[in-house]
Amino acid sequence: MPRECITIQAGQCGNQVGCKFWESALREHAAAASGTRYPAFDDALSSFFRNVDTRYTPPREIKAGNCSVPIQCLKARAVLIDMEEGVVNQLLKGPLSELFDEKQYITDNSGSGNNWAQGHEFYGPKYSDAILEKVRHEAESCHSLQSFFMLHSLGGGTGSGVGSYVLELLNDMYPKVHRFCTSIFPNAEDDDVITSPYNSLLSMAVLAEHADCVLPLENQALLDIIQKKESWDAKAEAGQRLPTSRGGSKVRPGKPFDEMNGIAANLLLHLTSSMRFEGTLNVDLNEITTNLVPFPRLHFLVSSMAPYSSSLLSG
Ligand SMILES: Nc1nc2c(ncn2[C@@H]2O[C@H](COP(=O)(O)OP(=O)(O)OP(=O)(O)O)[C@@H](O)[C@H]2O)c(=O)[nH]1
Ligand SMILES: [Mg+2]
Repeated sequence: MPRECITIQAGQCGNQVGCKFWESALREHAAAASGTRYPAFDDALSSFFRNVDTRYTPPREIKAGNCSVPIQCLKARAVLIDMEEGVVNQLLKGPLSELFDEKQYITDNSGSGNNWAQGHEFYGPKYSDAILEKVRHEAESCHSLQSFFMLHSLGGGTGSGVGSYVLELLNDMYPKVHRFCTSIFPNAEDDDVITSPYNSLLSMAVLAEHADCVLPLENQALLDIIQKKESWDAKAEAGQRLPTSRGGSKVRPGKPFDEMNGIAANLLLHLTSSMRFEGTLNVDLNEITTNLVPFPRLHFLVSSMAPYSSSLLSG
């Protein structure tokens, strides 16, 4: 039986991590179906994707069935929100553009100016109906909606402010559907955004109250992994043995967001694979919460990834 999950990507970081996630998920499903040139649309794919027949207007939904259903046109079960247009526009022009249609995204021009309040108090209420409409559209195509999966950063204004607002909305409108958040925390010391501590703190209050489970990822930790990998690669190239502890590679100017998001996407892929694929370990996101959350507000899980190898990080 399909167990669907709707992803909500908010802000620049949320959409960039989301982009990596979809790319890797498609690659993983294609690899799992190796042998068949055109993988069929099955329950595994239907948890994060819809299959639609675009020959009709509006496109007609093709449900996964017991027999093999060919893929017509895959759409991600996702709602994209950003109060700047740049990242979403890039996504819609890129190789993943077919995964999303105009019913799935909301953008504005000016951004939330790295201000939680601008996102939560202005853009949230402004787009509240539009957001609910898009979520409803996605929810109606689900057979058994299991959870909302939010991707956002806490340091800016949109991911944190509008993201928090959306969580409150979902809590009101879909109280029985689990809200699972992947929240990217800013660097403690040198973050690009001066207001990031305030934005994070204000979001944390909402996350504690309105999310069922939060997977915090810290930008500094992601950066450390990248630097460690670079130091491994450099030493391996020089013909030395791999180091066992943190190596001191050169710090590049700017943050390698693409690679950092690759790690986050890999982690999410692993976390959701038990829900996406059949198998003895088959569990859904709700069960993770049931097993690991002792009290309702104590729902911040620490994530780790093993084995730790550079091939894993290149996703
Ligand atoms: N890991 C990661 N962090 C990012 C990325 N983009 C931005 N960040 C971090 O996210 C925080 C800034 O949040 P953004 O997502 O850029 O802001 P936003 O949600 O778009 O909000 P506004 O721009 O204010 O409307 C800072 O801590 C950045 O370091 C990304 O692609 N990957
Ligand atoms: Mg932005």
